[in-house]
Amino acid sequence: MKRSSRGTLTTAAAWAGLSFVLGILFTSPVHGQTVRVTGATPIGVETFHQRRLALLDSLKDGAAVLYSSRREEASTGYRADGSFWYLTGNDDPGAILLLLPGDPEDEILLLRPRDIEAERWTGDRPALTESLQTAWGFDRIRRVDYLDWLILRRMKHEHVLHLISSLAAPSDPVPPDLELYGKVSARIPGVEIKNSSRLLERMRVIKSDAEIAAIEKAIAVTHQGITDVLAAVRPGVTEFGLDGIFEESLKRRGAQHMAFEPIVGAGEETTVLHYEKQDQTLAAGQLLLLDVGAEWDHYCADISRTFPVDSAFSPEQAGIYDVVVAAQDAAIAAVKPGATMRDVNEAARAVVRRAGYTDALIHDISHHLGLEVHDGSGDGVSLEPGMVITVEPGLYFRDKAIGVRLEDDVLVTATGNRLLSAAIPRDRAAVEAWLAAARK
Ligand SMILES: [Mn+2]
Repeated sequence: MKRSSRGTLTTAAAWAGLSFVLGILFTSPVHGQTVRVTGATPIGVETFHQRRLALLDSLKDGAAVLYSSRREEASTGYRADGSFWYLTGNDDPGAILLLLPGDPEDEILLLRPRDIEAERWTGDRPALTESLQTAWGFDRIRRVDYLDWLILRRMKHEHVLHLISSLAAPSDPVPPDLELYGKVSARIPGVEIKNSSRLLERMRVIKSDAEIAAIEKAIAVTHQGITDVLAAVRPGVTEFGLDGIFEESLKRRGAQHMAFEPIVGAGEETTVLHYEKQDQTLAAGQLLLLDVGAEWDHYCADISRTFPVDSAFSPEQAGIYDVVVAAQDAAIAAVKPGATMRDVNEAARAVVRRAGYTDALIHDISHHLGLEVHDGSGDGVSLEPGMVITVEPGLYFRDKAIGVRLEDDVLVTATGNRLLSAAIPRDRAAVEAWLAAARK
C-alpha cells in the first residue's frame, strides 16, 4: 500500500550528528572554499561507475540524458530520484547525467550553477574541481549550461536519443528528458527518440548484496521504530502521536529519511488503505494498523503490522488476523524463481477465498522494493534471484471497524526465497508478546 512519495523527515539536523553520513571534506584551491559532499555510501563511487559503464554498453549509440528530478520537499530536502541515484550516488539538486556511448567523454555529470547569495541561505555548493570529480567518480563534471552545446555536438554525428528514465503515465506531466528530446528533434532533422527505459529498470530490479544489506538495515531500523511505537500504544494516545514516535525513533537510530509517509490508523481507519489524516485517538478494543518504513542509504523498507490497542486480539479480530497470516504464509511460499507476481497474489487469494472473505481483500499484494518503495518490475514477467518484493495481504471490514494488513519484504533466492523481515514478529501470539514486551 501507499503512494511512493518520500517521507518528511527534516534534513536540517542531518549532517554533523549522524555518523553514518560520511561527509567528505575538501578544499577548492580556486575559491579557498571548503565543501561538504554528500553521497558517500557503502556502495561506493566505483560501483556507481560500473553501473554507468554497463548501461553505456547496452545503449551502444546516440545519447541519453537523465535528470535528477525528484521534487524537493520543504521538510525533507532534496533526494535524487531512484534511477539518477542508482547511476551516480549523487543528491546534488538539479543535477543532470549525460551518457554518450562510444565517445571519449562518455559520461558527464552536469551541475546547476553556483549562486553565492543563495548559498548564504541554503549552504555551500561545490565548485568544479578535480577533487570533486575524484570524490564523485566522474572524469568530467560541468555546469548544466553546457547541455545544449554537448547535445548539439553529439547530434551532428548521431541521431538516437535514448529515454532511460521510468515511463510516465499519459496523465503525468511530460518528464524533463522527453521535453528536452522533443525540442532537440524539433530542431535537428532525423533525430529519433528511442525507449530504452527497460535497460535501467532491468538493472535496478536485481539487487546486489550491498543493496540487499541496505534494505535489511532499513528493515531492522523499521523494526525498532515499531517497537518504540508499541511502547506508547494504549487508549487515549493519538495516531499522529504514534507517527511522531516512529519518525523520532528512526532519526535517533541514524535513518534520516522515512521511505514514505507512515500509515497509522486505528479502529475504522484500519480499513482505509492510504489513511493519512492520523487525527483519531486510540480506544480500547480497537485494532491499530501501522504501514511504515525507514530508508537506509536510499534503500527502502516497507512493513505493515496490525496490533490490538489492548493487550490481546478479540476473538473476532483474532479469526480475521489468522486468515491474513495464513494468506501471507501461502503467498511467501509461492515466491521463487520462475513464479509470477500473479502466482504470489493468487496463493494469498486462494486462502482468503476458502475462508469466505473474497471481497475483503481489495488490493494486489506485491510490488518490487528498492530505491523506491514501489520499484519498477523490470520486464514484469517472472521472479528471478536477487529481486526483492513485498507480500502484503490485507482484509478490510468497514462495518466491523476491522482492517488487518501484514506486509513483509522478501528476497527471491536461487532456491526459493528469504524473508528479509523474518525477525519482526508476525504470528498472533508473537505479536501479542512483542506488544507486552515493548510496554515493559
Ligand atoms: Mn507496500
